[in-house]
Amino acid sequence: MSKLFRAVILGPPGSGKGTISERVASIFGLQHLSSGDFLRQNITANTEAGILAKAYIEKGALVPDHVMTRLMLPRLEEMTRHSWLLDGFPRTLAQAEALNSACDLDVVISLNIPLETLKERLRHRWIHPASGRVYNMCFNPPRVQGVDDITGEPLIQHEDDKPEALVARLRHYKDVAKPVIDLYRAKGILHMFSDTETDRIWPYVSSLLSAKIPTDHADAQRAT
Ligand code: G5P
Repeated sequence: MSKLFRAVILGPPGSGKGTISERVASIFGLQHLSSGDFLRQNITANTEAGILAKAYIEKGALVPDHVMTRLMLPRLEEMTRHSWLLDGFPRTLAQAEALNSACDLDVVISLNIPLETLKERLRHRWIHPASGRVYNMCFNPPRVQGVDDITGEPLIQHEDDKPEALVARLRHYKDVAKPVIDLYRAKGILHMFSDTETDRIWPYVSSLLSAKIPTDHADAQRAT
């Protein structure tokens, strides 16, 4: 079997991490583990971590580091036979250091999207508070306006996704992410991509990964 491949994708809320991760997973056969999706599954399943995380997610705040590492590291241990792409974790230096002590990364993809673009994407974001399900009124609207597809309950907009709070939140992201980005740059594994459109970033991500992942890897991974 070819060497396992470990990658992380970093980027602010709305930067396209999820969109790019899905393409990577389907083309290169990496398992996609999204911390946001995993938290939402835990909220739905009413686990201890889910109960702890819910209040933070509702406020649009970061879930504390100890909750995140206790949730994510055991999940990664279950994936030791797979190549993976982590989306949304680590978000802080403490999380990056915890990940560092658990495994070596091959590549870190960092999305650098202009503030105006993020503001435009996020101001259309609505959330189902009980489950954490996220909708975007332009790109993935609910079937019926204003209500959750699964439960029919009303959707809300994060106080933090409202225009007045957005800029402060995105600046806060930048402050928290900077030491994480610096750490990976110092390790020589950081690859930064800047543009306003995911479709224009994608060819560069794709060619980076094509150069790093052996051609037989995706098939071998899908077979495991
Ligand atoms: P999540 O789930 O990690 P966010 O807020 O970081 O949530 P989000 O919104 O899921 O990130 P994304 O994955 O970066 O954004 O981007 P995406 O979903 O692909 O794209 C965003 C929208 O823009 C989509 O509707 C997409 O269709 C559209 N889009 C993409 N590309 C383009 C484009 O080129 N053009 C246009 N026009 N549109 C485009 O985390 C949720 C919460 O969980 C907690 C936090 O509370 C967080 O707020 N959390 C953590 N807390 C602490 N530590 C961690 N590690 C945590 N991880 C999660």
